[in-house]
Amino acid sequence: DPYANDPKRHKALKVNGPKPFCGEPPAPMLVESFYTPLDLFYVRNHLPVPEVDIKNYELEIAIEDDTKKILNFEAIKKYPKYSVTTALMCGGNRRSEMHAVKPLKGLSWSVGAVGNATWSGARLCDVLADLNINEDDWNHVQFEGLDLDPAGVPYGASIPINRALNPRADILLAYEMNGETIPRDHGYPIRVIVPGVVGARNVKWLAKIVISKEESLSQFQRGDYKGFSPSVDWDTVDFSKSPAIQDMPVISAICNPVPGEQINIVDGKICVKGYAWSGGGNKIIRVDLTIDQGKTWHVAEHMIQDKNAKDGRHWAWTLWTANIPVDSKLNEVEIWAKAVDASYNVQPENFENIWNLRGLLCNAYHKVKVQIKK
Ligand code: MTE
Ligand code: MO
Repeated sequence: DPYANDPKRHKALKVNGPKPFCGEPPAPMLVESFYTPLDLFYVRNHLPVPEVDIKNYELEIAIEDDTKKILNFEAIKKYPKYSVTTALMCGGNRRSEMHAVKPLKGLSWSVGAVGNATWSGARLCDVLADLNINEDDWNHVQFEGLDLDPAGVPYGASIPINRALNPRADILLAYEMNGETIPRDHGYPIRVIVPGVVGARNVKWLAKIVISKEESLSQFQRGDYKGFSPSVDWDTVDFSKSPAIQDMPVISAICNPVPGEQINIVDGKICVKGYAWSGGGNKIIRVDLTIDQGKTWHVAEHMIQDKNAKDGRHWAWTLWTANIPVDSKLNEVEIWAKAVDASYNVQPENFENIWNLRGLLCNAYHKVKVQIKK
């Protein structure tokens, strides 16, 4: 069993796939803390977790086929240490809701394929600065993990070169998560953190960085993690026709209460909690809620955000709380949530019109039906 040496996981994680391990925390636990506890952080593995002996760990840095540098763990730690608080979200977060509209292929994530943590490490731009790369000569920076498929092909992904070299993109070769050594499931010993970008590009167990003309050849860059029109099906899909997802669109989710829960009205109101986030460093400026299908809207009155984030670098998620007035005669209400980001991007209303065959970019209004306790 290639998974026999996988780490132990917290028993609260709901397992969406055992081998490779994919699991998410229950929604109410997710919004209990601004910094997601390490053992409750969702796990999305595509392969067995590699075993790394830190004494032998090496990160290779190449320009195309030409190896320029090999850094061991100590050499990476010698670069100035930076910390960035960012949310990390799987491109398939909330897929189960899109699946409910029309079946699709992919793991059934609820709202928990996201976490928020402070990552610390060397900046990618500092490590690449020593190579004297001319940005105009190259197009992409590829990453490879130490996790290999049965054919020996590593997990891989890439990001555009302009982002990789931009110090304000805050990209890290991280060795700490919330001030602790990164757990094995989350990329020990080194993981690339690309704030604002879909989880899939945040390569764990980083083994190699390649400056290149072409995008990563990895299946996960070329043949997955892309969006399509709702009319594209498995007979007509051409993965070469869609760009790889990078920045994520604006999204929110109601995490407490959960669907079907019986809740109390307190002082004429129900209390609703959730998260909101937008990719690309866009700040969340508002979360709107309705319990009457949009006839009247209520703005979440309390938002927890990263107060130190600079304009255009709002990588962390927003946790929000709303106390919505409810008519006590109602037996059931359906709560809808939508977030608005600093560019006034807003979530689409329903999943029908954003449906795609891989169930990615699932950012429609979150709609949660609950019962009112009498
Ligand atoms: N990196 C490697 N090496 N192998 C992987 O399977 N999965 C990716 C990304 N990086 C993956 C990887 C995907 S799709 C996501 S959503 C995130 O890691 C999940 O990170 P987490 O498990 O730390 O939450
Ligand atoms: Mo993912």
